[in-house]
Amino acid sequence: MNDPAGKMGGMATKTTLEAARLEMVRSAESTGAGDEVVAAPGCAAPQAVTTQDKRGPEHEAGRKAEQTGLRHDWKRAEVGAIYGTALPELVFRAQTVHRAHHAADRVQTCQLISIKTGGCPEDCAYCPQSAHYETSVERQGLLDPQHVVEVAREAVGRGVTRFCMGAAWREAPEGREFENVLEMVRGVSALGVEVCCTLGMLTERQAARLKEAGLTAYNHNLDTSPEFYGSIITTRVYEDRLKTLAAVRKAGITVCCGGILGMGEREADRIGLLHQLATLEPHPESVPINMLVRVEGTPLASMPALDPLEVVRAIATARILMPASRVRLAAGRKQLSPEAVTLCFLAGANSIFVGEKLLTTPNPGPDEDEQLLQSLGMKPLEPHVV
Ligand code: SAM
Ligand code: DTB
Ligand code: SF4
Repeated sequence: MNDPAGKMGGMATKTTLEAARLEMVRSAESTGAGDEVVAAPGCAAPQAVTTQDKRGPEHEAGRKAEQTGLRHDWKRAEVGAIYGTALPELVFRAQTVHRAHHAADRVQTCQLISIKTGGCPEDCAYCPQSAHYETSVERQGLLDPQHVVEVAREAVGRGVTRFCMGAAWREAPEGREFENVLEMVRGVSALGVEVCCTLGMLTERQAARLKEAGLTAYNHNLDTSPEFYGSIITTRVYEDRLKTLAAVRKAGITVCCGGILGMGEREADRIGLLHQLATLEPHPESVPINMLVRVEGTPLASMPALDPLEVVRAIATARILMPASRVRLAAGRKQLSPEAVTLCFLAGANSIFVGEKLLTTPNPGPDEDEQLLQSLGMKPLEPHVV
């Protein structure tokens, strides 16, 4: 197997993975989170309804699909067949699904901030913030909550409708630092936008406290297929990620979960990741598709550049598999031409990160993004009830 990071230690077993997935489904059922279908303003997404059906439990998947228009029983071969469809047909299908669920001329603009930077004990081979690698990222302790809320206020003034706070932690800490994160969440929530955090692993109690503070979404990526995961990260396993996702669901927070393309994975791994995401029940409300940002000093720094059409394929496949989710064209836009980004929108991407910086790496500037959206006749998603 391809093992660019030279790490094969973290391979998850099938049984433990299945157990973690089951736990996630159970916690979604216990909170009723599966009944929630998020619609973009101004478009008719299918509504979840709860009706009695006399057919037996074996029809459960079919029944849910009829009620919500969403399927969670995708087979890996089906995902592969969609991914491998001729590109014009794939984009046409994705755009058709997109229009049935979302306003085709709207893109949500989101802003990121790194609230705690560098020195992370995890060894994610792509990440410039891992303490295992020597990169130019300067370590920075947790930022002051007031400063973070001010940055969010400015971003909201520029039209962003989602603000995401990221921390280079293996797991969210307890004590004063966590209290400060809660204060940030309360402050950003008061601005009336979607509030997202990505802090590493969470306990159920931490998730419940974040929800109480006003957190609307939690980002926790599966990154790649279960088979390739151990080649990229050895300090945690796939089911650790699924466990945190279950805690997030249980707390009633929406899930933001996606992955990274271009890490030396095979096409089968991209398909495997999409299959994992599309069989989560409910689907993640938000699916970030990142292109690897190759950072000097990380083990993946000299990966060959990814063909942008692979990103288009992945986005189109995600759109078809998870029609109601917001698909985010996340890291790596600096490496994409305006035409490639346009194809990503045609394939069903309906969100981008804006601002000069992602967490630690560069992103296209506001003028460039404004010009692109304007030239395409696309508009940022308007403020909406959160
Ligand atoms: N430490 C937390 C965690 O890993 O969940 C939160 C922060 S981490 C930087 C958030 C996500 O950024 C990762 O899950 C990964 O998908 C993405 N990411 C990190 N470095 C990247 C890179 N060089 N290129 C693309 N995406 C990257
Ligand atoms: C996600 O999937 N991508 C964003 C957000 N979620 C947190 C982060 C991208 C980080 C890219 C590398 C960096 O800037 O450090
Ligand atoms: Fe740490 Fe997150 Fe970077 Fe992994 S991706 S090294 S967990 S900050």
